[in-house]
Amino acid sequence: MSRTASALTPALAAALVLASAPARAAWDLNLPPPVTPLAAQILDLHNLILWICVVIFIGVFGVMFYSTYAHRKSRGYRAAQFSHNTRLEILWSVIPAVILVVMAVPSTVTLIEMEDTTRSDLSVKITGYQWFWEYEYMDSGYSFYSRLSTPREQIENRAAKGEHYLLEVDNELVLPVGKKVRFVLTANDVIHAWWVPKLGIKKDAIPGYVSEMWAVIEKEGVYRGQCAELCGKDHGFMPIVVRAVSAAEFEAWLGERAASAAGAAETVTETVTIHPGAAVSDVDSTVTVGG
Ligand SMILES: [Cu+2]
Repeated sequence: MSRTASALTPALAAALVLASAPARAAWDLNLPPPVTPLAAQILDLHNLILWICVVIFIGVFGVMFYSTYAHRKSRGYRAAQFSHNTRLEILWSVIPAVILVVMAVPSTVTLIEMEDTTRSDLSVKITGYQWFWEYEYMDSGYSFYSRLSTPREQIENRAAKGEHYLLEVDNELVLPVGKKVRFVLTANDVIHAWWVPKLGIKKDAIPGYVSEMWAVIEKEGVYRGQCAELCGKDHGFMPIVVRAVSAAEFEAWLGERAASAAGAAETVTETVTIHPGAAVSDVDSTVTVGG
């Protein structure tokens, strides 16, 4: 490398770092801000393990770089020729083992917490299909399908892409805040995975199997996710949208939707009940289709 080039390199690097400062704020390289205690616990665990790794990295590479630089051949150092050192071998076995145990304790606590779906306030059954989701509020039996609502024109580049491109659905999963929601997860065709990062939950939806997970959402808002298991050609077109509302708002919403669904079912039953022998003109022509 020429002298000019080597002098320019640090300046260029500094300029790049400075120029990218505003852009860096928008990068959001960290995990998304958690909205459930479990997601917060997972984030804390991630940070703890990350910092342990950083310390080990600096320690190991620090010793390595110092040794190769300070004891280099040109200074007259000769490589040591010994093999086997009992004290050293015990040390490099015991120290990593202790570090692993230190990391295993909080990891195990979090894993056990993640699997504890007991004492839930409500249960929602999630079924994955190629390529949409079905949600069922198990206590009331009310269920609906949730499909991608991004217009075809945006996908085919015939229109500008919206803010929530490929992360928007026709029917959102509405959930109450401050309640322990137990999710029962399965699939109807192939393996899918239900993943909403801010809730800290992600699990495979496997045909013929039932898995469980849970969340207590602490903040009202809209949380978006995706199918996280390659499930076919429209795998990228079956997003998840969770709308967290107050418990009262949720009860009102569910009551209304369940009642209108029941009403629709009744209407359908009535219209198909035609008494034997009745003339077609006898059948009430004012048929209402519930919505
Ligand atoms: Cu899928």
